[in-house]
Amino acid sequence: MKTLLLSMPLWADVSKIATDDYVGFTFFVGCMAMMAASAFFFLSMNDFDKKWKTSILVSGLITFIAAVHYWYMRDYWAVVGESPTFFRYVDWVLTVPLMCVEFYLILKVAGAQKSLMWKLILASVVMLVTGYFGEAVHTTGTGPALWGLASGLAYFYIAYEIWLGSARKLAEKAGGAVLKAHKTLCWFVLVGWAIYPLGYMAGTEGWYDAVGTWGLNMDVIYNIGDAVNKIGFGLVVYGAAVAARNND
Ligand SMILES: *C/C=C(C)/C=C/C=C(C)/C=C/C1=C(C)CCCC1(C)C
Repeated sequence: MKTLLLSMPLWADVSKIATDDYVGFTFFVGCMAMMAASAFFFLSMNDFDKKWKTSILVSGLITFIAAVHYWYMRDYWAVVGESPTFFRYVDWVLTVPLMCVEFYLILKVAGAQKSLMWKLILASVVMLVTGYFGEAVHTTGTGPALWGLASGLAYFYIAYEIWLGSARKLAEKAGGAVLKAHKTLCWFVLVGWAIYPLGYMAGTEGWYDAVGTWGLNMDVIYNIGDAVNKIGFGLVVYGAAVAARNND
């Protein structure tokens, strides 16, 4: 299967997306949306001074990395017809730490230390590696529930740190556009990121099997989550940069 993917033509059978193939459809639209968002962030970053330019560059990198992975996931789904778990988690393990970097970058004006960034990055990697174990390695019995729980704890740690921990104090110190953006990004993590455990529960076996009977599909949920979180997150940063520029 791996060799098949590496030698796969770029024009794999996307024309075969059926009208009721919501997974294929959301991979396709998601890919397009990530590409468009990347173009937007890359082309507008030079309108801002150095500090905000880096933040918007990172927003663009997040959506660009996702666009490339969506390109592959769209093909994988079209050709193999299975959930592209591997590409999904490679995408996340690159983009979610970059979202942690984003928190650090906007709080730097208030004196954020690199240690805050590394704490968040480490917690995000733990959250994703444990999630991968539950989804791809220990997929039966209590495996997914236990690994999902471990992942959830790392997720709560991130939410705690940005909502109530040192990151919050820094945001308050910075005030203005930074505080406003930080608060909105916190809501993204609390509500937007909570979409993912729902997808996990729909797609893995466990005490929560009822979720799988609600007609929800794991990949559709993940695809919606990614569009909301990656593009939305980037737009919040962009909005903060515009607000900061207009106040100067
Ligand atoms: C751009 C991609 C993003 C923002 C991905 C975020 C992913 C999560 C917040 C995943 C969290 C999970 C849990 C909290 C428990 C179950 C396993 C995961 C990995 C789906």
